[in-house]
Amino acid sequence: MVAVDDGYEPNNFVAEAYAISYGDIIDARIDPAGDVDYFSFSGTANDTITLDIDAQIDYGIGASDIDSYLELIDSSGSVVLESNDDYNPPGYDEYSLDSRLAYVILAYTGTYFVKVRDLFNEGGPDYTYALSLVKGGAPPPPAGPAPVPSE
Ligand SMILES: [Ca+2]
Ligand SMILES: [Ca+2]
Ligand SMILES: [Ca+2]
Ligand SMILES: [Ca+2]
Repeated sequence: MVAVDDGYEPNNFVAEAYAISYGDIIDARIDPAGDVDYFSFSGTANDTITLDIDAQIDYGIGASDIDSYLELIDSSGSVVLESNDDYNPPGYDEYSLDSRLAYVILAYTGTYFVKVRDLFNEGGPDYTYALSLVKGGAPPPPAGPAPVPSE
């Protein structure tokens, strides 16, 4: 693989994972084909976190060529705790290929790894993405019955 303009490279293995923190937004790229990007963060048991990829929706549908695939991996670097290919909220207008792991409750205190790649292991200059890691929050409450209009 050749070096590319992705400031977090090299991060092609767990041992090269780039350390990130809650609140970070990482602008990176899957380039060249076959590139994978590893990140790591320190979590505390019972933290609720959300990992989100913005490549198509927030850059405009079709802005990035990536079909992201996102994995949360445990401290051993080999056990996939959660994974997501495409996330589409209820009522979406256009189908998104962007990944999201929402409201994951961490089981232990320690290191977690995040792996980003293209679903088809393709890549290139247009395979840009933003990865965000946020702590806190809770799933939105399920939609209740519509309020009854008062008279
Ligand atoms: Ca990369
Ligand atoms: Ca990489
Ligand atoms: Ca997103
Ligand atoms: Ca996807």
